[in-house]
Amino acid sequence: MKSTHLLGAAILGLSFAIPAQSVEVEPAMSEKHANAYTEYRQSVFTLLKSNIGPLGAMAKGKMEYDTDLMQTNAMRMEQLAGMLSDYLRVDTSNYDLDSDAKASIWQNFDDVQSKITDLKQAAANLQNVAQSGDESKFRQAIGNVGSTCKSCHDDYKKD
Ligand code: ASC
Repeated sequence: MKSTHLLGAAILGLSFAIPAQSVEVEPAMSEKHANAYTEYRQSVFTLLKSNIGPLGAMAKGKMEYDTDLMQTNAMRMEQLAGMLSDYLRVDTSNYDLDSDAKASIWQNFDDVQSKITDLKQAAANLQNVAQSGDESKFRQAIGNVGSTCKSCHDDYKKD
């Protein structure tokens, strides 16, 4: 192996070994700040929902499998998941807002971030599975993305 390849392999190895940078919780500074962040947070979840909707319909057989759409939506979900920490880190629990977020999000933020990482990985995996074209794996890969949504909702979303 050429030394440049070895260096590349070493960098790649490192990037997998180092966990995602931990993001600190910050209390909202005012009601205006809390309102703004609640809106941003909900916007990201709305977009996640709009992207998983068709994927769920495919997994349930209500829509034909479309691997291009699977790749596109899974890529979007991976990117949206990458924004979640930044929009979730502002603790709005001291304000009486129209929100389904449980205050425990901000008391367990390391766990929340680990669930976000699970979503990112499941969305990345779905892109690979869609690209492979192996239809026998589509349903499971979509289901795995949905499970990461559910896992966080079970703990941190009000009923
Ligand atoms: C969806 C959706 C979720 C997840 C979850 C999976 O389609 O909107 O939140 O899947 O229900 O169990």
